[in-house]
Amino acid sequence: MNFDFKNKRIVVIGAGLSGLALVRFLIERGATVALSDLRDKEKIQGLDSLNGLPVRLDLGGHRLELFEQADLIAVSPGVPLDCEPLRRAASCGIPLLGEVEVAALEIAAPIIGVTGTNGKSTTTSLIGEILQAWGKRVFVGGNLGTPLVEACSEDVEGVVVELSSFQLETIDTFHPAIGLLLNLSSDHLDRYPDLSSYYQAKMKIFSNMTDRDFAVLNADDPEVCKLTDDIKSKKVWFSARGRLVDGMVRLGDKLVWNWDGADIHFPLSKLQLSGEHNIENAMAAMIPTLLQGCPADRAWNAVCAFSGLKHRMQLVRSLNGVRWYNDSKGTNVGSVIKSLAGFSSAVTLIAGGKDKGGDYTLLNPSLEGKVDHLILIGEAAQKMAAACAGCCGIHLAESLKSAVQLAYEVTPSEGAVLLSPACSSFDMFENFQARGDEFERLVQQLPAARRAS
Ligand code: UMA
Ligand code: ADP
Repeated sequence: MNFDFKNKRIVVIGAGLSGLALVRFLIERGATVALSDLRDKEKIQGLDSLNGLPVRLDLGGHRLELFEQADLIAVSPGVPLDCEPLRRAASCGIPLLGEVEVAALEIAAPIIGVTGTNGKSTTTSLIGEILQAWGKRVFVGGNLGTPLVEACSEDVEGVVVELSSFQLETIDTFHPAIGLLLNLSSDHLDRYPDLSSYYQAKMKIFSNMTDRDFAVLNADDPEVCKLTDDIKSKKVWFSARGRLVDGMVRLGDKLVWNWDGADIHFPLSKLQLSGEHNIENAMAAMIPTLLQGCPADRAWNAVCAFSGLKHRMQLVRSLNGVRWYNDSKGTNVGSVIKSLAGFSSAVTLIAGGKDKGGDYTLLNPSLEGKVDHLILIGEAAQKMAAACAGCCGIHLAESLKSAVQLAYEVTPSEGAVLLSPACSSFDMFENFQARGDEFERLVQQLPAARRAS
């Protein structure tokens, strides 16, 4: 469907990756665009990508008149819908479109949409790798990093998009041909009033899907099973616990794909990705590509060739017998539990950051007997210390640098240091990548010779 943006007065709210891409897209379609952001010009990165474009900049705060006089508001995902300018626009009856919806109005290629609390980026990337290995021209992006609206300027046969709950909140006609819901657990309770509102935002991925579309679902996740009971699309399940007849199931050291008469086996020994959660991601990623007709061996080879994304359980350095891991993308309790599952003992965990309302007591069974030292940073440090008291040694550090130094001093040889914060990074860093990069830099600077103790 093509929407006519020509000569419309459009206010783009948020001058991050999404907002800047929206401005470029809308100006190209003939709209009269203003860009509004709370931050001052000096604090915004990438504004130079708008050089020479006829955009009105309204930075350092949201001027309400601008919102009242617009024909349309285009919203970045990180902007909460209940903020004052958006409430004011809504009260004036001005329509609002999210970045994903703007893009969806123009994208003609079939869309594979990936959502869930954890594993989205890895699964999205895996699907992209498979389709590219199959020779398809695909756009791979969304919450992963490249705004979906960028897909509109590419000549593609397919789109693979990671979708956050923030992005799904503002969809209207967005319609994936295949929608994946990987899992559901607590996250983003700083934006949503309760868990159910967060889950409902995720469920919007299915809202326009019909019985000609496929929903790829995790049979081992009780919330996913419960909430998808009455969706319209055809369901294809995956299970790492081996309890399915049709779909993708893990049976010991292989995955088995049983669908429409096919019975194909994939040996897990070839998989480079480590951790049980990545087996789930591999299963979820294979399904849409097999449904689209990708040859099974081509798909599995592409999955096995993939060694993982940066900032997810990445081995940074082995130093004096201690392994240092960057899992800066471990931004909620559920993901840290999965990351810790790969260790047996003597772990020093560096966690903390901007609190998202998570229940940190859920970490305790994973900490006990495995994590000797929990080093906490950022705004959430005190809350986490109280929640995890008694499970392990707890230390507060005033910066990531002090946390790394302390971890260096207390972790025994043969142990491991893991940065897996269970929180977002925005209290101390620009984003999770900047936090992970800083961690890696600090770890690389540590001296090889250990202090005599
Ligand atoms: N801002 C305002 N007013 C507000 C709130 C924010 O002006 O009331 C401004 C900020 O000052 C800032 C801008 O909005 O300048 C940031 O916009 P944004 O938060 O939407 O960030 P983008 O740079 O556009 O990045 C977004 C996603 N970020 C969020 O949803 C928070 C990126 O996901 C995504 O990669 C990108 O679009 C491209 O699609 C990151 C993320 O943290 C990885 N996502 C969350 C997560 O994964 O947990 C959902
Ligand atoms: P997302 O994009 O949803 O944040 P990522 O693929 O970036 O997910 O992985 C982030 C972290 O989430 C990983 O470091 C790991 O700790 C955890 N994780 C990844 N996949 C899963 C999964 N399928 N189930 C639970 N946790 C996972």
